Amino acid sequence: MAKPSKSIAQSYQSAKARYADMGVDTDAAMAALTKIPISLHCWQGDDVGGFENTGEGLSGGIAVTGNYPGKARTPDELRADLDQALALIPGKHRLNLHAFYGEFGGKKVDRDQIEAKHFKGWIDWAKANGMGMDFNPTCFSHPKADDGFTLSHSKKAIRDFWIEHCIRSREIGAAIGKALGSATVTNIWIPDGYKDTPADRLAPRQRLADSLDKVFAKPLSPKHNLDAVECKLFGIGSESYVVGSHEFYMGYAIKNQKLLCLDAGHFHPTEGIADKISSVLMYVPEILLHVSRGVRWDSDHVVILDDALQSIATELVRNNLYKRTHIGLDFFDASINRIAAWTIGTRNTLRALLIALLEPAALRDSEKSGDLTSRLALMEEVKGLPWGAVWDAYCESQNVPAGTDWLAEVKKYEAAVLSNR
Ligand code: RNT
Ligand code: ZN
Repeated sequence: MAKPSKSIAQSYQSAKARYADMGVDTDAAMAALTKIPISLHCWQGDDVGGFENTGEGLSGGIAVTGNYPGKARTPDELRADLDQALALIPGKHRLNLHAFYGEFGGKKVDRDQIEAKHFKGWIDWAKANGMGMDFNPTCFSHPKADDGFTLSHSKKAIRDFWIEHCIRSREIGAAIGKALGSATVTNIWIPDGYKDTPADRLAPRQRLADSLDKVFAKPLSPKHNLDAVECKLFGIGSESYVVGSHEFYMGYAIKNQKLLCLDAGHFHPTEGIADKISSVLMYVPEILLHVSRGVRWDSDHVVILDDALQSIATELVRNNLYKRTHIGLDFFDASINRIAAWTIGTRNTLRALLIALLEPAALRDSEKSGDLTSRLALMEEVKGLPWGAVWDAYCESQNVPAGTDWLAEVKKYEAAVLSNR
């Protein structure tokens, strides 16, 4: 770890004074940020490949492009890569694991056969790192998902297969949550949909609701497992219709008091999720976010510090809504160093949260008093406040590289480890 830099300390002191002038306590903002975990998605590390080794390609209307060398081929490699990324990200975070990343010891264990024992290696790793974990059934990249339908399939045998997979996934989620002493969010996303205009939009939705009811039939302690459902507007090959749309899952989540998962890339290309958070949280107990970035037809670009991300972070902080929100990441890029992708996306999510935590109360006060002129003026002024100096100090206080120093670490790891794969 680099020595604390004198210029970072100096910049922090003047930033602290500048924020104090605006009534903002920078130390308190940093302390608050340490308490917000981000769930890192395992699937950025190997292009959503998983470890079943069945030769089945990625399906489900999601795609990873690029062939950057050095992708993780085994659970040990993926854990080593995660260790490296986590060493560059300030704070304590979580791991978000997909079911097909189980450790099956070279045996074929089909999705309706998975058990908690297949995830022992991950649980041990998370425990050793003091991390919580989240979980997902994998309802894609499988012969029984080849025609694009799973839980809403017209054939009962196929639906039953995926119902069993999801039931087992919840049980595994609960076992993980129990082992780690922190509730696992088990999130169901299915790709089901049609490339072209359906003749019947209702029947698949009725089947999906019925399948979900079966999946959730057994109550599990919320101390161990929390159920989430993820909506989507369209995917590659499901451009005209997705069974699990926003309206479908919002209704289902409200009716059944499940967590709704809002993925930032799952709406119309110009539609953000920030304004949905306060509405949805009026009616569901908690939400899950998939922080992502849609670009044209791809919903999963690496998260950058853009207005969409900042709006999400600001919404989470302004009314403490982050306390009822599980923040997960969901992007995959194989055209750049995968560890850098994790690091960039996670650090940006944290930077957006820090900027939100540093927002002066004067902004809301001016709104309350009806002074909308000051509200707009202040909103624009705060964009220029020296949050970067606070971020650098925060990184140093958490013993991770500040500025772009993390990049040198990634390059070193690439030369020493990735280039030998
Ligand atoms: C797909 C969904 C889903 C997946 C992961 C791999 O559009 O966003 O969350 O990205 O389950
Ligand atoms: Zn997602």
